[in-house]
Amino acid sequence: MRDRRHSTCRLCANRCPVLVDVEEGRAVQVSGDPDAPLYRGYSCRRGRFLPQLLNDPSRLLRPMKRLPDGSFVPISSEQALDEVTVAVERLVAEHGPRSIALYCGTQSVQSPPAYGMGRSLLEELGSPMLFSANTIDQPGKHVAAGLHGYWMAPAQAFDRPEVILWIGINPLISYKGVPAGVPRDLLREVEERGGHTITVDPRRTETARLSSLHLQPAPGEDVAVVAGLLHVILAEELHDRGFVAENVDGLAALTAAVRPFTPDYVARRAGIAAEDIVTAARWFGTARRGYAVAGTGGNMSAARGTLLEYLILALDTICGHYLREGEVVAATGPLAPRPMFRAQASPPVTAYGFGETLRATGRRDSLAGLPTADLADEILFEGEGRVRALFNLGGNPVVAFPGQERTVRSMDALDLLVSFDVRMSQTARRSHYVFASTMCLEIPGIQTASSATVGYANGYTGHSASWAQYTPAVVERPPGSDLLEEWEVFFEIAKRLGLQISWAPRSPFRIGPPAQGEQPLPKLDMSRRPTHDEIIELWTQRARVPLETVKGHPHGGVFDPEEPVAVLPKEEGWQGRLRVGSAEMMQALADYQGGEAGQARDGLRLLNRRMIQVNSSYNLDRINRGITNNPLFMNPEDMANLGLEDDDEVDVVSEAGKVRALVKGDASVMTGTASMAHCFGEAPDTDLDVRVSGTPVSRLNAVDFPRDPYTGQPQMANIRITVHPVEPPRRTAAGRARGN
Ligand SMILES: Nc1nc2c(c(=O)[nH]1)N[C@H]1C(S)=C(S)[C@@H](COP(=O)(O)OP(=O)(O)OC[C@H]3O[C@@H](n4cnc5c(=O)[nH]c(N)nc54)[C@H](O)[C@@H]3O)O[C@H]1N2
Ligand SMILES: Nc1nc2c(c(=O)[nH]1)N[C@H]1C(S)=C(S)[C@@H](COP(=O)(O)OP(=O)(O)OC[C@H]3O[C@@H](n4cnc5c(=O)[nH]c(N)nc54)[C@H](O)[C@@H]3O)O[C@H]1N2
Ligand code: SF4
Ligand SMILES: [Mo]
Repeated sequence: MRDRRHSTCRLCANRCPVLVDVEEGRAVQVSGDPDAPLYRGYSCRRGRFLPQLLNDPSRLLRPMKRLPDGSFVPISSEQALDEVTVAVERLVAEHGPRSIALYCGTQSVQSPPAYGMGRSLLEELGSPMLFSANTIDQPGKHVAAGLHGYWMAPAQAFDRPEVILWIGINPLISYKGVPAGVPRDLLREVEERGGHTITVDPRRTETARLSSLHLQPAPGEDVAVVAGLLHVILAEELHDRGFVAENVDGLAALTAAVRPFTPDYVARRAGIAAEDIVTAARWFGTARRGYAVAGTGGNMSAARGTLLEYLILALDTICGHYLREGEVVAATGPLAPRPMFRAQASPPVTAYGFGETLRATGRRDSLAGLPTADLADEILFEGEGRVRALFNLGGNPVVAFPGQERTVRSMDALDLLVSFDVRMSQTARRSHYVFASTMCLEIPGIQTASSATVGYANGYTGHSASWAQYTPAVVERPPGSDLLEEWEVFFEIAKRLGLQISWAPRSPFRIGPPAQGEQPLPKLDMSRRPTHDEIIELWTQRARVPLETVKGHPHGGVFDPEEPVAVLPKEEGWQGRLRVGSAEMMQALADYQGGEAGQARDGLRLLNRRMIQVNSSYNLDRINRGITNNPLFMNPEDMANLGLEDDDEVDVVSEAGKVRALVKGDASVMTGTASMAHCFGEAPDTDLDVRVSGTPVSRLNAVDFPRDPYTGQPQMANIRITVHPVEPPRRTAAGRARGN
C-alpha cells in the first residue's frame, strides 16, 4: 500500500514543501509539491533523495559509546542518558559549571526545540560557554547591526526590489540572498521590472552569469568595492536625503571616510573597471527599492567581516531601503503574534566586548556569540575554568572549525565529548557518546515567515509572503532503531539533574533590537516529557493565525492578515537614529585604506564555495552524482601552467599546513584563485583516500590567522596556497608550483 503524504524538506533553509510516498511507514519517493503556493513544486536533488538519506545503511540507528580501545558499542538511549548525566554532574561538582560547553552546528536547526533547551540547560547549570557555527560564518552581520542600530520596521529586501547587490554570495546554489521559494523567481522579477542585479564575486558563479553586471574583484577587497559605491552615490547625491535627514546620523563622517575610495582607486585596488563601479553605484543609488547583501565569501576572505557588513548596512540605509509609515508589510509570521512596526530607528547598542571573557585569548562575547575559533584554546588552556565537556549539537568541528590540527587536539583533550548525529561523522568518531538523532519527515515541524523587525540581515533569508506550513511526522523511524530527538536529550539530562528548563525558542546569537522589558523564561513541567507537538503548541499559543488553521492547509499557505499590517508613524518625540558614521568603523576603514593594497594578488589564493549536489552536512554517494570529494577547482590556464589535468592528485600547501587534493578544471574560477568546498576529508591521524573522502580545507587555515577584531572570526578563505603535482609532471608544461 502506497500512501502520499505532505511534508517539508528540512535539509536546507529553503524548506520546500514536498510530497512523500510512504510504503509500510517508510519513505520511498519524494517530490516537490506542485500545489504549494510560493514554491510551486520546486525541490532540489538533495530533497528528492530524502528516502535514500533516511534509509541509508550508514545511518546511525542507536546511541554509541566509545570504549577505552577506541571502538564503539551500541547502547540504549536510557543508558547513554544516565551515563552522560553522571559525567556532567561529576564535572560540575569537581570543576564548576564553566567546564561544560555547548556548540550548536548548522544542523542544530533540524530539531528546533533543541537549541533553546540546550541553552537553557547550560544556563541552569550556570555555564556561559555557549558557542555556535554563527561565529565561523558571518558574525559581522550581528555586530555591524548593533553598531548601526535597527529600523523598527522591515527592510524593503525581498519586497519588490528594483536593484539587488550580491557580494560573495551565490543564491542559486546556497539559497541565501533570495527569499525561500524558487531561487530564480526574484531574479526574473527584477528583470521584468526593468531593474538590475549586480554580483560581486571573483568567480563567475551561477548567479553571476544571470546577473545584469558581474564585478570580479581580487578576493578580500570587498571593503574597497562597497566604499567605492558609497563614494559615487554620495558624490552624485543619489542617496535618499529626506530619509537620512530625518533618521540617520553620521553622514558627514561617512562621506569623509569614503572620499579616498574614488572609482579609479577602487579599480586599481580591486582589479575591476572604474566604469563598472560607477554603473553599479548609479543603478543602486537611483533605484527606489532594493537591497545589498553579503555571504560567506566577503566575510571569510579577510578578517574584516564586521567592517564590510557595516558598510553594506550603510549603503542600504543612505538609500532609504526600509519600509516607511503607512506601507503594508508583505511578510508577517502567521504563527507569531500580530506584529507592530514603526517608522523609526532603534539606536546603536553595545555590540561586542561584554559578558564572558575567554581565558586563553581574553576575547569577550558579542551580539554574534562567543568566538568559536577560541573554543579549542578554552579546552586546551590549563587552569581553572577549563572546558572539559562539550555537547556537539548537529555540528562537525573536526572538519568545520578553522585550524584542524588544534581542533582535533582539543576534541581529544575533552573528558566528555557528546555528539548528536545521524551518522558517525569525523567528530562523532572522536566522541565518548553519540546520540542517534531523528531526521526530518520523522518528526513534526512548523515553517513560518518571520515577523522579526530586522531579520538576520537585510535580504539574507526569509520569505516574500506570509508563509506557513505544519507537517506531522510522515514516516516511521527505522525498524529496530533507538533514536531521540535532540531536544529530548537535553530534557532528559535536565530532568535527571533535577533542573527545570525552558521551552522558549532562542537562537545562540542576537537578531534585532534589544527586547523591551525582559520577561522571565517560561519553563517546562519536568514531570513528564512533552511531545514535539505539545512544544509547537506552546510556541504558537499567541499566533496571529491559529495553529489549527495552518494545519488545515497541508500544502502550506500564504496567510495574509485580515487587517493588513501597516507601518505606524514615528512616536511623538522619538529621538533614536541609525548611525552610518560609527567612529571605530570609520577608523577601521581608514586603516584599511592605508594598508597594503593589492596584496591579494600574490600567488594563488584559495576561495571558499558551496556545491549544489552536496551540503557540508549531507554527502551520500547516491545524491552527489559520484562526486564524494571536494575537488580543488582551478582555472584551466593555471592548471596548464602547472602541467595538471583533471583528476590529478596534488599537494596543497599553505602557511598552516599541507593537504592532498584532486584538481578539476573550471573556467568560472578566476585565474590566480582556486576554489574548494569545506567539511570534507578526515582528521590528520585518519588514513585519507582523497578520491573517496575529499580534502579537509580546515587544515589550510588556522585560528592564529588574522582575526576580525570585533567578532574574533579568523580569515578562513582567500588563503595563500601553492599547488604541487604529486607525481612527476607527465606532460609538457612546467611542473613548477605557483606562487613560490
Ligand atoms: N548547496 C548548499 N547550500 C548551502 C550550504 C551547502 O553546504 N550546500 N551551506 C549553507 C550554509 S551553512 C551557509 S553559511 C550558506 C552560505 O551561502 P553563500 O555565502 O552563498 O555560500 P557560497 O555558495 O560558498 O558563496 C560564497 C561565494 O563567495 C565567493 N567569494 C570567495 N571569496 C570572495 C571574496 O573575497 N569576495 C567576494 N565578493 N566573493 C568571494 C565565492 O566564489 C562564492 O561564490 O549556504 C547554505 N546553503
Ligand atoms: N574553510 C571553510 N570552513 C568553513 C566554512 C567555509 O566556507 N570554509 N563555512 C563555515 C560555515 S558557514 C559553517 S555554517 C560551518 C558548518 O559547521 P558545522 O555545522 O559544524 O558542520 P556541518 O558539516 O554542517 O555539520 C553538521 C553535522 O550534523 C549532522 N547532521 C545531519 N543531519 C542531522 C540531523 O538531522 N540531526 C543531527 N543531530 N545531526 C545531523 C551531519 O552528519 C554533520 O556531522 O563551517 C564553517 N567552516
Ligand atoms: S535541500 Fe533542496 S529540496 Fe530540501 S529544502 Fe533545500 S532546496 Fe528544498
Ligand atoms: Mo554557514
